[in-house]
Amino acid sequence: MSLVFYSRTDAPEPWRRAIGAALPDLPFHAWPETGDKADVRYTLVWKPPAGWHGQFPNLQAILSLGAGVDAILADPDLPAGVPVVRLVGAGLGRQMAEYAAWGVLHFHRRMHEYALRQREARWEPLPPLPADTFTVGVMGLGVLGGEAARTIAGLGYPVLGWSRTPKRIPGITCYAADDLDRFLARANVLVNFLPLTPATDGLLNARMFARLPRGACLVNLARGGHVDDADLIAALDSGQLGGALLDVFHDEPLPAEHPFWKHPRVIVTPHIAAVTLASEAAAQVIGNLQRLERGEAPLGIVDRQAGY
Ligand code: NDP
Ligand code: OXD
Repeated sequence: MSLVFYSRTDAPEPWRRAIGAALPDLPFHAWPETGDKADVRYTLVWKPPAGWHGQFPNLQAILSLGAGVDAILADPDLPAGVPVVRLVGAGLGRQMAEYAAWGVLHFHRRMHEYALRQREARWEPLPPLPADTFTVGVMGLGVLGGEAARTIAGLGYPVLGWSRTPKRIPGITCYAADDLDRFLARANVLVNFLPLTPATDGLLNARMFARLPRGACLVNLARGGHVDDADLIAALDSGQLGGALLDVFHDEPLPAEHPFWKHPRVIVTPHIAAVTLASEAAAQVIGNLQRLERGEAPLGIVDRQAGY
């Protein structure tokens, strides 16, 4: 039995070392090396090509190198009945909370407005906004959104949260799925932590933006597929939205000709809100491989029907 690692952005060596030390009897192959394909029981992957898993006839589990599994589930030929296992936190929570908190501070302290003034060499202090009047709306209150919501609330901002099922989190005003409009009406900055599923695809569109207070800002660190890019640009150009901090895009790398790159109200980062580090995440992957070897359920099995 063996494991095949596939990623175009993560180096295999730290994973080979960590997994090899804990599971010396599990051969580790870094794609394109696979050994005997019939021996492959596990894959550890980030964005494998469509159809890729079909070459391993005896697969027992697909382990994701990320928290989001939309790219894996998008494969129409994904083997049925093989569990897909995602990362649950595993070091990503703190990084995501840091990025989200930075975005909130940036927009609350009006840095997007000062950036425009700097382009014109305009020295113009703006009235400060007290933190307790600047409401943050967190979409998705799971492992990562929940940690970020608590971190942001700790900075003194009123925090609203929105999730599919109702939640109770101390210090966060929680709204369930059917209460979206009430949630949006109060959010001065919207921070997106949703998984990309058929239910959330394209959710951040003109209808949503129109329901936010005028001048609200967007931090999207979940998936590019949540955003209707043309609607976002129109909302920024009309002033309905004040600014956007975007880490994720429909096409990654973001094409050089995409208008987001040069838009004066957009900040682009290259999908780095949280980066999976073997030093932080290998322990969870190893624990899951050990559970699977014992015939137990791993942590983080994805509901393939729900898409997350
Ligand atoms: P979780 O599965 O733990 O949480 C997902 C949350 O979204 C849950 O609260 C869930 O609701 C809610 N949700 C799902 N569908 C809907 C819906 N239709 N309507 C309303 N709420 C919904 O995921 P994580 O927190 O671990 O990860 C979130 C996402 O972050 C990942 O899927 C990935 O896309 C992104 N990500 C981005 C990274 C980056 O570097 N930019 C790095 C890591 C992750 P409920 O609680 O009711 O189930
Ligand atoms: C993830 C990501 O899902 O990096 O972990 O986007």
